[in-house]
Amino acid sequence: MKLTGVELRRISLPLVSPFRTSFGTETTRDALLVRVVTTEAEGWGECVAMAAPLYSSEYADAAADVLRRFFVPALASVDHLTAVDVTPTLQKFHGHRMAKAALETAVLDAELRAEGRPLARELGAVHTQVPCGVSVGIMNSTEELLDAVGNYLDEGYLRIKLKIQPGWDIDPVAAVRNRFGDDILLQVDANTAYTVADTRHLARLDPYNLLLIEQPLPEDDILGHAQLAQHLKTPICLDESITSAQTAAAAITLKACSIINIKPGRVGGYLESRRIHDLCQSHNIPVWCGGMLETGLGRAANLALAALPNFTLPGDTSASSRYYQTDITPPFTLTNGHLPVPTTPGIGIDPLEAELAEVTTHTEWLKL
Ligand code: OSB
Ligand code: MG
Repeated sequence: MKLTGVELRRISLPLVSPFRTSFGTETTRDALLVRVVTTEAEGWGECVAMAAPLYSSEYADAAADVLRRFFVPALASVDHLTAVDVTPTLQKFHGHRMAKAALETAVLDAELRAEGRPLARELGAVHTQVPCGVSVGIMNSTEELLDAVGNYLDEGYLRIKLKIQPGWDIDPVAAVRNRFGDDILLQVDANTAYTVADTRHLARLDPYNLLLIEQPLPEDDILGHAQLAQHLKTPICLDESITSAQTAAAAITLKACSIINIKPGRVGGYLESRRIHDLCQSHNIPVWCGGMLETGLGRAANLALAALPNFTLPGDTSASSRYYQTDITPPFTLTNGHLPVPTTPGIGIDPLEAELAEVTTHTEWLKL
């Protein structure tokens, strides 16, 4: 395969309701899509960087810039391009994993389409559908939260994740347990909002039998998580801190976490995600598939990954309707709390032309 052109497309999709976390409130998803054109086939990759660098240092405009300036020109000079060449070719460029992931995914999609192989089979999937959880944002009141959780449970979601921050943590968890009982699978995500000084406060979550607490401390504070883990009964899961198989290995060895959230964008792509999956499996560390408010394009690929054997906890792979009134692909809909793993070649889904055009704010063709 040889790259012949790349399209960078910016879209702006309104969310069905504002999504509030400890780092900010999202009302629209401004995303970057990468379409590669090769001598064999075309492929799509969704870049999960958000509009502002609030979740990680990456943001959509920077991803577009580094792709245009450095990554695409570097790949354009590779003669027999396959997806496994992308990471080594871009190795000399530090960071920008979300941008790298989008480009690698687009190349992988093109390669698999050309060969007629579905991504799920390529990665080693063992399931045809995956159990789904839902991430519930910080609300203005407990009543509003209980309504939202009740609606998601009615829709069939198999696990509830509550976003927490100082001032919105113990009470909302207690209220949800009170209303919906001890049997629902419940976990929390702090998005780095605490410090080790909050250890005794976070231990107050212990009686609520949570599946896990996700990323309580800052991204770089692996040691802090290891210390915190010694004082909590609630298992610690890392999200932001896990940027590669290497950082995952360090976190596991240092006992900073006992569960890992794998987000392909954060770790540089689906191939690195599989390495982390395999590493965790060999250390008996369960994993689950995180989300970044993806459109159907990113969701399709995440579902393929989530079908691997060590994804033993429901992920943030929710139905399209949890995010968008109108998605840019045919929507993914929940059946008994599960979403189907795509079975057609590549990522297994195509954008709907009219729907995509409707939300496109900018298109740039990088001629090689
Ligand atoms: O921390 O998991 C997170 C969304 C955007 C950025 C970070 C996170 C999230 C979510 C929602 O929790 C995941 C999803 O439903 O896509
Ligand atoms: Mg998280």
